[in-house]
Amino acid sequence: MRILLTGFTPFLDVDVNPTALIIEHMATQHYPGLEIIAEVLPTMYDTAGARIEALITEHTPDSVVCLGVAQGRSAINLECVARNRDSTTRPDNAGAIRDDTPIIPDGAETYLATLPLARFQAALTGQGIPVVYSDDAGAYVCNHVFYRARHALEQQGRAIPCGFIHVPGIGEEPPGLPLATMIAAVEMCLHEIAASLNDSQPAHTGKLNYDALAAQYARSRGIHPAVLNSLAMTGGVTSSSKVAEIGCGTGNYINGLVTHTDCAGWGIDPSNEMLAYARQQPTALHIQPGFAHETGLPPGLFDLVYSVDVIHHLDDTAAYFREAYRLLRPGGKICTVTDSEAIIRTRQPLSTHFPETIAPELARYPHIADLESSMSQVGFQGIEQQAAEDRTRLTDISAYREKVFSALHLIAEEDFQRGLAHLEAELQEKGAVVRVSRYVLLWGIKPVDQRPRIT
Ligand code: PCA
Repeated sequence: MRILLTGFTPFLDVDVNPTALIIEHMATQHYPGLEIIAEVLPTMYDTAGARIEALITEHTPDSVVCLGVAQGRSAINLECVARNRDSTTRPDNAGAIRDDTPIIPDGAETYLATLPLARFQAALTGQGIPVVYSDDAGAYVCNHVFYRARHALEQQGRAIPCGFIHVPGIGEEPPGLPLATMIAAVEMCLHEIAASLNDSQPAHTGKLNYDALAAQYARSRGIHPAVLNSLAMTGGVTSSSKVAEIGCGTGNYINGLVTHTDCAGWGIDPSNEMLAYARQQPTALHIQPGFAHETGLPPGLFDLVYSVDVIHHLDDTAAYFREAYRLLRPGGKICTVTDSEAIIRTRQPLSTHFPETIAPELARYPHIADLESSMSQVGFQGIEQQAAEDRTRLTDISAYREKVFSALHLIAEEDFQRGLAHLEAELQEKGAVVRVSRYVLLWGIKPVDQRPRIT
């Protein structure tokens, strides 16, 4: 697999461009199975733009990753959008200043990155490396090269993963990052590209590899291998299944199901921002905007309709069940993955360390018994609950420090601080904090028509 990897020279007041150092380092390394074409581009609009096009044409890479520095940003920035615009008051290294100038006259206004950004995000977060999505790559030379790379590939009809990553300046303290951390981050991204390209090769044996699935997903926060396994197995998902996820968000679960079962996958979500990320998942998904009560999908098509962590966001849960019933073929299954009262009360470490979260969370989540009666009113049969549980040892609790879990925003600051101190002490003492993620999967079946068949 061949990956084109570029960085930039120093420019303006940036005397040391970390991306040039990353490129120099990686050009000397050997990565099994990866051929890296590494080059430092001059920080000049026209020369760099022409060069990236020439490199793409000459080397026909399987993926293109361009790097640049954005001083002052404090995390690895996964750029989502390239814009057809050069516009800055600062000159490039050739002295060119551009004011609101299109890069390609009559070219597309924007191109989205086609790299597996959600995988990058999960992998870096898993290693405690600060990472954010960005929808502004600037209007200077970096955006220019990003746009021209995407444009060239579009022109050549080559749908390969291509995008841009901005790194912070070098430094031991924020907003800087140590060079070694940046190198590790870029290596992980290349590894994720290789893994995603391998995943999407149609080399399926027909047998599901749940162990590989678990290993792959255990790393990423928000994906629970036990949930994914249960969806696939109890849902009876095979390569001929049609599966729809309601409220798919960035598409991690539906991508996981498609990756490991080869089923056909649909993802519906009301958030266009989320859908933009879902569309960058490495598998071929049918991603479209829609609501739980009005998905816009055709009736009677699906073997499995499911949602994960969505039901407590809905105003009208009965309307979600009615819509799912409409989408399913007779004999098709619905699965709603949520938290029961018992689970909310015993979440570890959330409820054990921040017990004040329990009451507001109980108020937010619908009761399982109410969901069950709503399902049977809609006509579902075979309603049953299934438990799924994952245990992990957390050595990094920054997600709690940063209140990544919305429940932590529902409690008083002093209660939050007390819980955090307790958590920090436990981490200090034991070297890790046990997290237990438990879910209940609420299943139902759309009955098969019982009328006698006319033969
Ligand atoms: N950063 C600049 C250009 C070169 C670089 O490394 C940018 O963000 O446009």
